[in-house]
Amino acid sequence: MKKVLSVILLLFLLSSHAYGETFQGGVSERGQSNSSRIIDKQTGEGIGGADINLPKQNYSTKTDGEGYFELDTTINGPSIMSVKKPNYKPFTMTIDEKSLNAPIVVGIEKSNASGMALDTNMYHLGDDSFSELSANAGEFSMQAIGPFYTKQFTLKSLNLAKPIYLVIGSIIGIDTAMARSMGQNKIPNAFASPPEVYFNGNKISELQLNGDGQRIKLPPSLIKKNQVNEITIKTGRNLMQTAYIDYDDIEFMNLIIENEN
Ligand SMILES: [Ca+2]
Repeated sequence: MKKVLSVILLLFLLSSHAYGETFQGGVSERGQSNSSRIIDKQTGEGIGGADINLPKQNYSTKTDGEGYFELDTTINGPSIMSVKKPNYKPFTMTIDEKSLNAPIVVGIEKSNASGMALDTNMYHLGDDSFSELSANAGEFSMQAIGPFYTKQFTLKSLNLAKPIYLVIGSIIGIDTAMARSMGQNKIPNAFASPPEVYFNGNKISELQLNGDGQRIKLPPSLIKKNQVNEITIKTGRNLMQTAYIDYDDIEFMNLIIENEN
């Protein structure tokens, strides 16, 4: 299971850095356009008035009537960009300074009954102490809420006969040995344990890599049908620091519960 997940993550990472790509929930295509644009994934038409937000830079803009936009800000290191438009699924992707050299074309999808946005805010976990070489070396605009995040929810209107997934829109800052071996950070002598995801008190996943659209299946045996369910994300700790606890500083945005059709 872990191996399969890792391969999926690798595919995501490998597919996310070509020029002028269209990003659509993990499936990417080359775009034709020379300007950054938000389009409807089904129709290919530009979406006007979509909100583009870079929380770390405290920067936001809107698309014009044709869906075009410009990012008039400085980006230093991996940053999460979110796209919001009423009646569409909230979308995030990770960009960096290189992303500004080429147009970004994003296809977003109409929201439907087969999923729900759990939380579209951005969160910073950790202790606000991190290396300049970490995977999240850009300046943080927000303070850590501590080493873990937790959220309660019910699963009304979902088809429990089909698999249900937690999708993490974007996550940055993970400094595991695997993230280091993939070139996601440059810290030579330190690495952290992976962030852990818990569902109703049981660990269901470890997040070894940074990336967009990481999908974690909620084990059916743990799902509470007509009661409150709980997701917890716990950040890792620096395994080379034994004198005190140094939590890995990470940021994530956009938690979605998805139901397979
Ligand atoms: Ca830290």
